[in-house]
Amino acid sequence: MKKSIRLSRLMAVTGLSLSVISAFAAPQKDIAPAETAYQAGSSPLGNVDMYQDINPKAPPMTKAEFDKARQIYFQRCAGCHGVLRKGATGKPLTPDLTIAKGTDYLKVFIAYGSPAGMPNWQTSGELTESEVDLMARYVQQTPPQPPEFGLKEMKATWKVTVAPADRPKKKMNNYNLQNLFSTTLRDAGEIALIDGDSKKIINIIKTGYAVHISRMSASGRYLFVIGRDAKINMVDLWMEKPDSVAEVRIGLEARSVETSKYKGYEDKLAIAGAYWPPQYTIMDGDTLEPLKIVATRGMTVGDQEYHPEPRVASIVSSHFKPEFVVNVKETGKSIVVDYTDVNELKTREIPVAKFLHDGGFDSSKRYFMIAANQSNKVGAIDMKTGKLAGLVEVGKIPHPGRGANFVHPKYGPVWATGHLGDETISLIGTDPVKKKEYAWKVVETLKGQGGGSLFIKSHPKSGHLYVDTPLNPDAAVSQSIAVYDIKNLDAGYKVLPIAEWAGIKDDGAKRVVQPEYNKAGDEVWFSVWSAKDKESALVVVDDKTLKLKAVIKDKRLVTPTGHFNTYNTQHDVY
Ligand code: DHE
Repeated sequence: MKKSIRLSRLMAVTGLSLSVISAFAAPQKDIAPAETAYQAGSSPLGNVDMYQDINPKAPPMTKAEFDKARQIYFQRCAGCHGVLRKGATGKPLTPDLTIAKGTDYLKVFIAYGSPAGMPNWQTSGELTESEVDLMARYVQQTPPQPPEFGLKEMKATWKVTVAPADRPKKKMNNYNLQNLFSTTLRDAGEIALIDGDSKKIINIIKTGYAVHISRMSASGRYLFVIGRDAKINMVDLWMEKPDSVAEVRIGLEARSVETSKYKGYEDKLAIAGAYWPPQYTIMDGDTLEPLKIVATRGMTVGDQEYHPEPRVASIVSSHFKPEFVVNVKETGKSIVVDYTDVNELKTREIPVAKFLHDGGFDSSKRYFMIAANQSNKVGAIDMKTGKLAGLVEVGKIPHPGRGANFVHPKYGPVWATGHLGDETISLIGTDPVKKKEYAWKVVETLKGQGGGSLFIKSHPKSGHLYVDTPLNPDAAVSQSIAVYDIKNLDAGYKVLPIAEWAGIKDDGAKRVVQPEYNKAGDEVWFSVWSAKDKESALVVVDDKTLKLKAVIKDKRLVTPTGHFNTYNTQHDVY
């Protein structure tokens, strides 16, 4: 629905003036539709039992209604409005604000959406009229708080299925462990472990709910996978048939996992960050035994206000020091965690900018580039000095994944990010010694296919830069990839019709997501991501010729999204 039509509809239905509606609907900042849909992802907290508080000023709700509404809230709304409804990228929805608006007013907002980026839940067919009524009453109740999750709860979920002493003493299979791919099968709660050389599936491994990312141990032996339900699986790649050997839940909702990579600490520790409770946990690298839990609740950068639920976004492991960098979304701080003494942990806070999300190293691995997505900035953290080397203004809602490194013909080494909110690709200079004048500046802005980009990738051995656009509303754009010749960026991009190459006949979304190179850097893998009842595929492109090399299809490849090459992930090559 167009903005102006939606506004007049709201005015007609509510009888409220434009200024009143605008005040409630005003964006905290302009949010692109792709971003709204992306953030409104499902949270597993809906299934967690919570206490219902009776607020006499709120409209009555039975326990059954409250529980149903709570489930809908955590599936659809918590990603933007926050677990405690204090607001994140969406507006706060606390009773002091919502009771004053009243049920009718809220129903209209939920049904028709708002120009600020609130989806039109009823008119889009996502919610029924009675569900909208339920939600309008629910957001006036006291927000229920999910339970905390401490050592006792973690230990209760901790299972070592194959003890370190019973694991193989040497590699028991003939796979090339440096060229496997761990592919997220999002809606199946599984990963597919695929042999990059033969392109055959080695194993499908059960993991957490709506599994999110995979990371490698420093030695390359263990693969760590985390689900949105905060369940971590540790897979031993030395087994005859690689499989999970340990698991633990470090909270009720999470996205990130990483392992210690500094010399002398290889495979010693693992770390994972939770969305709920807001905390990170350091674990034993052999067994996943939880050792230390640290809360992230605290003050935000800039206005220095207390935030009760700062979610842990990406985590990286330094190659220069025994340190992790834990990036906290709502407070906008990167926390450098020195893990030499896990008991008496030393941490250091680097203020960056609000809503830290994803990022990766520059090609020297000295600088960690972190996207502050709602601030349209990228911070460069110096892993040697532990200081913020630069804070760079980029395009609208940067979303790099881990980003892409390459040597620009004029500006030298650059790190690149695409954006969710616009069609640009920002190239940032990353060599403060030989190319000082370009360091921590956007040296060039490329024009891509459109907004809705999530991941960008290159490889030291490749002459290409690939940019996906899976959340672009135009199917022609979301189903294809843009590729640039690094030596001739002025020529613009070529479009590779990846979804068409997959040869999928049904009418699935076929979103092309996350370019990932093989170890040699001469092939690029893409997921063609459709809903779970539709066919999906993986497409492999020859990086030299930009021609189709292989299509991997299998009925077990349900909703493939991210994929992680073992060698490139282990060594942070991207
Ligand atoms: Fe992700 C990385 C959070 C939705 C695929 N995602 C990350 C990271 C975070 C995050 C914090 C960084 C982890 C790290 O580096 O340690 N993602 C979120 C969300 O909060 C969000 C917006 C909404 C949600 O409900 O989860 C979200 N993410 C998605 C998707 O819808 C994607 C496209 C498909 C899917 O599988 O769910 C998706 N996210 C990915 C992938 C990475 C990722 C593939 C790893 C990128 C990399 O190159 O390392």
